[in-house]
Amino acid sequence: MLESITKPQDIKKLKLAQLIELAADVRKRIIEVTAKNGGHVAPSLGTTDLTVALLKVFNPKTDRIVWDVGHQSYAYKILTERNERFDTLRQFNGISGFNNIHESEYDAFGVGHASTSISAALGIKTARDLQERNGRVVAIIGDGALTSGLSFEGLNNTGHLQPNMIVILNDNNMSISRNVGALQKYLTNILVSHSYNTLKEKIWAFIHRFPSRYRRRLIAMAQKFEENIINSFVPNVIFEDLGFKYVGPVDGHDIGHLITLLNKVKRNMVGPVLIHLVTTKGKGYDFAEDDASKFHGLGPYEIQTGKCVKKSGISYSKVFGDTLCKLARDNSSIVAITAAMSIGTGLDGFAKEFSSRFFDVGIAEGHAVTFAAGLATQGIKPFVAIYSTFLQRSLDQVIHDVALQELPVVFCLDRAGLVGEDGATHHGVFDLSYLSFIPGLILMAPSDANELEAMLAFSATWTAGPIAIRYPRGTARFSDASHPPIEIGKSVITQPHGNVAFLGLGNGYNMAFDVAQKLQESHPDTPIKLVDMRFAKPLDSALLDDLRGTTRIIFTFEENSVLGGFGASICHYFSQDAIPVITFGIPDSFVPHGDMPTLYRSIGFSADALAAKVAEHL
Ligand SMILES: Cc1ncc(C[n+]2csc(CCOP(=O)(O)OP(=O)(O)O)c2C)c(N)n1
Repeated sequence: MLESITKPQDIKKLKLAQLIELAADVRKRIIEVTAKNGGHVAPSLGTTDLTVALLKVFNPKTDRIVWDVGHQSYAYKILTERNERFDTLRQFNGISGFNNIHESEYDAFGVGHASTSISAALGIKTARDLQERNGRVVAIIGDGALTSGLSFEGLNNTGHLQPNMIVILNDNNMSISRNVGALQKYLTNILVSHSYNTLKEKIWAFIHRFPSRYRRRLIAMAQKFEENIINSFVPNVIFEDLGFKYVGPVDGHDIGHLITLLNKVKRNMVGPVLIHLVTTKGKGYDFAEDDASKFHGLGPYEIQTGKCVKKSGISYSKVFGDTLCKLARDNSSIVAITAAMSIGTGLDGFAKEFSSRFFDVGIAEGHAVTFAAGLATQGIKPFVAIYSTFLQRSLDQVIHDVALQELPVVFCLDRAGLVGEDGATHHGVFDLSYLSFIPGLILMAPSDANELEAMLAFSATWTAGPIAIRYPRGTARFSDASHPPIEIGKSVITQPHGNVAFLGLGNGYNMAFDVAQKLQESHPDTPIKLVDMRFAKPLDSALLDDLRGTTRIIFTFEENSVLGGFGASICHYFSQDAIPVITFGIPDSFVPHGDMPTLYRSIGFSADALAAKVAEHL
């Protein structure tokens, strides 16, 4: 069936049995490709039936379908003229793992970070109303993404503006792990409220009997009537209080029913409608249904066994999680906070061992930071673990709620640097830039796992203000060499003699080391002073002042944008001096998705390329 579909319009002709067959084919395709390339398997399997129904009812070019995060849109990609290229999913120059307006005109809005769909859809719908253009606008949002303040802001404004817009809540009871929060309990309560649902269904059937020429007016009246009746029997659903017509709960895998319902809503819409779908994450693939958390997003796996193909070593996330557990055993004031990423950040062990001192706040990075600030005012020591890219959401909270009040919150920024296949929305290459300018915030980056442990231990005892530690994705390096203890703003000189200085921060230090090795081979007479800077802030001014008289050129290495990061701070430091400073890092452009070696090569951030550049400068 899938082979017969070349464009979404082909779906319009299909009968229900064929649509069901199509959904099965699409699932097979998702599984085959993700087994090779890795990806977000379970979210996309969970929305395959919805996608088929949406494409049967709506026209994805004239209507706008706005996905949230976009990790659940593989079926949509396959059915909107990207099936042939789908084998390239998440590969360099291939199909992105999220929606991207540069990739396809079917993608209404670019995504990767959660909880944007309602706001974006409202913007699209409002623009169309202003321009007097037709077309339906549909936002899809997961129950996990609904925990974010941003989605509430979108709901609030939509309820106020009252556009004819559809929001589909894809409720699978899961975020990456099981969804948490009062709202999830609330949604579950709606699901079990039979009296409410029976009554609603009857009223909907009643509404539908009106002849179409009277429908709009009568529906508005009926809605009011329905609300009044329902209000007297059961408490109102929160979405109705916010100005939406609530429809549901509905089985999100019953394609026939979904089509009938979507058609009904499409024809009868007066103001915003929220359709509450109940779906199973991983639907149709046993391993993914059984362990939706693992299959939320993973690397290549064996289809027959569900086992991951690559065995990974100990990650920096695990080193972080284990070290925090060790520290927390001796210090009862330590607590850990995650924004819906307990496994990804390595905090799952902490959550088990210290359940009362562990807080998963939902996809709510801004709240996580201010919550930590509140805790810190009372003498609690919060460690907030958030991926570098997602902390972008909380910049004001970091500045206004934490730094300005000099609160000793520790930010643990996982996935700092390039992350590979998740691409531009997920690379953590801006944190040094957006944190460097904050007064009083200490900014560190370990060059290996031992340094990460030492930095965490140091942070646990620091009470004078906030600290951020950034560390990369992937397997941790351990070193046998003993490291000098962490001292505030103090670097480590690992190769002392030379009038050419290589200053590396975090992973950047390892790159500096590799480049130095390469240069020793090609330019054995070049004396290099190699420094593991450890701190992006405060900078090691004693070391830098010493370079003034002894160094003829400085090279900096970091896995952050060259604008505003560590290298930029070094340039600023020497702005009154004649010493040239050459900064190596991520260029001022969005780096796409792909495997790490290819990405590094594509931006010229490899030991060979940088050694050649250094040689040129010398
Ligand atoms: C701002 C932000 N924080 C965290 C994430 C990581 N993340 C991706 S998907 C996801 C869970 C989303 O759950 P839900 O919306 O219910 O969708 P589902 O995967 O269950 O279909 C999270 C936490 C993100 N993409 N963006």
